[in-house]
Amino acid sequence: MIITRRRLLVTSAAGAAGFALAPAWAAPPLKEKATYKVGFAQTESNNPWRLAETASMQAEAKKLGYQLVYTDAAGSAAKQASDVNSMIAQGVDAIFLPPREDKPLVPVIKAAAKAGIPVFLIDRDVDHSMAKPGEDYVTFIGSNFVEEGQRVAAWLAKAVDGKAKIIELEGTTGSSPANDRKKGFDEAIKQWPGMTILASQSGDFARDKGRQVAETLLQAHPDATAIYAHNDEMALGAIAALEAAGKKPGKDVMVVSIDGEKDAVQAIIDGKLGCTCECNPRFGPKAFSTMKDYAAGKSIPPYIKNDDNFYDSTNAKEVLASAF
Ligand code: GZL
Repeated sequence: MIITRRRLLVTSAAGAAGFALAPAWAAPPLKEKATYKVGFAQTESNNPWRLAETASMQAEAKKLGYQLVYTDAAGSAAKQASDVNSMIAQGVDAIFLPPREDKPLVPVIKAAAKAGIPVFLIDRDVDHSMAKPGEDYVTFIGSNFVEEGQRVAAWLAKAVDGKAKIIELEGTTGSSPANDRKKGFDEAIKQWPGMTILASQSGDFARDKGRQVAETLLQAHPDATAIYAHNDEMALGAIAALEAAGKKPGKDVMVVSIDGEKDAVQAIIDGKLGCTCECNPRFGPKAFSTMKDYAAGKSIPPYIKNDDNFYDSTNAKEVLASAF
């Protein structure tokens, strides 16, 4: 029995070869070529993290001499799906995709596979009950978001001696980072009975939305002593909301976050942000090297983890220059 890339080739006892639909199809192959036309369907460009990711992908494509078909979905999963469809129609060789939310992009991921175009998920994953790595797409390259939430929870517990009334600012509803950063943090704080979540609401990973939501929740919960933001942009929005309310961030209310953007590292130095777990947006080199390994026939694991650094007052000064 020979398992080709596309299907199981079953040879019967009589030696006649017949093609049986494999129980699970493999992701489409990618021919080794001197150059490629590759799609990158970005979710939006409203924050330094996404801008840094785009810059990294464009720089690596340029360095390799590949043609990059870039689209920006301006915060709409529906538009991101139609952007992927247009890449399929253009006949790109491969697609890099950060699914804005974990379900709406599944149909177009499958459509790309059906069209023989391998999809590499970067930075955000899909719902594995709907699409599988190694079959519908090649792999997911990204941070472990559950771990990020756990690391921030542990840091906060230590900083507040296990006692905090927490407002949680969630990322984009339905996105894998928001789902898992919530799962990791909310589960972890159960170890400390003195840490409770007063309210949890999405700020869509955006600074101004994060500020608005923080303002509303702080008015509803004046007894809050900590804010956990799923990304730095919302944490910086929350810091602005605290100051507008005459509260001292880092003193009256401890703010903790994820990403590691420059403004957040500066806020740590200024004593306004307690910590941020890095989530490196510079995907270019690893994304393209994974694609080339795949084309060369190397086996690609279903998940390729990005390791995250962690920043607080002990190291913020030394990392500020290299922060995105
Ligand atoms: C994480 C990425 C998240 C960042 C946000 O991989 O999807 O999206 O944490 C960004 O800043 O908007």
